[in-house]
Amino acid sequence: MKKDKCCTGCGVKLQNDDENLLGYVDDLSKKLCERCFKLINYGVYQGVNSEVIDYQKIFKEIKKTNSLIVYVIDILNIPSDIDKIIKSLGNKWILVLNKRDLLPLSVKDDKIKKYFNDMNLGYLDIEVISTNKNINMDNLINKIYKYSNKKDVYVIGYTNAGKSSLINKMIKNYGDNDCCLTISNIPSTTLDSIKIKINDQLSIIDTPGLIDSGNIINYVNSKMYKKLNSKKEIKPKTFRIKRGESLIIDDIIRINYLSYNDNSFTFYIPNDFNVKRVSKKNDILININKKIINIDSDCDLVIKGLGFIKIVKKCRIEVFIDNKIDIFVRNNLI
Ligand SMILES: Nc1nc2c(ncn2[C@@H]2O[C@H](COP(=O)(O)OP(=O)(O)OP(=O)(O)O)[C@@H](O)[C@H]2O)c(=O)[nH]1
Ligand SMILES: [Mg+2]
Repeated sequence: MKKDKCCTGCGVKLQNDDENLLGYVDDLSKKLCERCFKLINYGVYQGVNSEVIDYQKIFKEIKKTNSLIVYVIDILNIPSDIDKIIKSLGNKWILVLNKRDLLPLSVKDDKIKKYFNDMNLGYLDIEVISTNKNINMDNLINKIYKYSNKKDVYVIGYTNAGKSSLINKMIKNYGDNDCCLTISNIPSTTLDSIKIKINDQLSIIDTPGLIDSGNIINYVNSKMYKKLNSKKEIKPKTFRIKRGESLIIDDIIRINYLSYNDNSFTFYIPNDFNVKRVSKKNDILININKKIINIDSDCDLVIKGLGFIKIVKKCRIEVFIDNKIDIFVRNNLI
């Protein structure tokens, strides 16, 4: 049986029947689908409905192979239920925290690793990397060689974690071919699994990212994609706060401070987001969905897809935010 030809950038099956459908090429000898071509050459992105992605098929295949999994997480966007997808697969895995370049260099990798080691998630190993800045990539590849019992290794994770960027960097650093996967700021860039031969020892399979329904990226306009996917190290912004004061992030989120004690809030969010203090009398954003949250000392308030706020003392806050965006509390990451 003849194998379908797929786009080398996103994995979608190529077709020349309907230009309104995914995978269209005017000439089937081309390697890239029109969507990837326009994205790479003109920065034009055609949004896709994630329903076109057959996760079940891909996950079934991963489970069957029993291959090593590299599970990539964006360090600014750590899911509250980290091991949920991994548990459902049962394969051996390495946890990779990507986008290390976004956190200040003063934060030690060992501290980040300890945070995850203390959770006893059951991974074989952990690495903190930056694919963009080429940080700890040699450590990661050595761990992959050490634990992979077969040549094939799967890369999985949520959308935008940097899976395709990681594989492109591996090709560049350790590969003997010139493949290039499509990457972008926007969710669901990769549409199907793509096998890439890195070298004679190793082949890596890229997979489409899982959709994170509570992530702010799903509910903002395209201008905001770039702002959310900042490439610059975060400059934390610290605010002393007391009862009756409010903090506002870019007219998207309002936090009213309800406790009697003074406190300190440090924002680890992309630098282009503005944080300002307003008084109780200012009624901006008070008509959107409200949540009251009790926070213990030394915890982070995570705003999914945006970043987190490090909070020093136990307190009670009122958060006004679109109810589709998830927020949750965890122990301090850093
Ligand atoms: N700051 C920073 N950004 C990164 C890093 N790695 C990837 N990115 C950015 O993250 C965004 C998503 O990258 P992709 O490689 O397309 O992510 P993906 O996980 O393959 O996404 P899907 O294919 O949608 O699942 C892009 O804007 C990348 O430039 C990194 O190490 N640091
Ligand atoms: Mg991808």
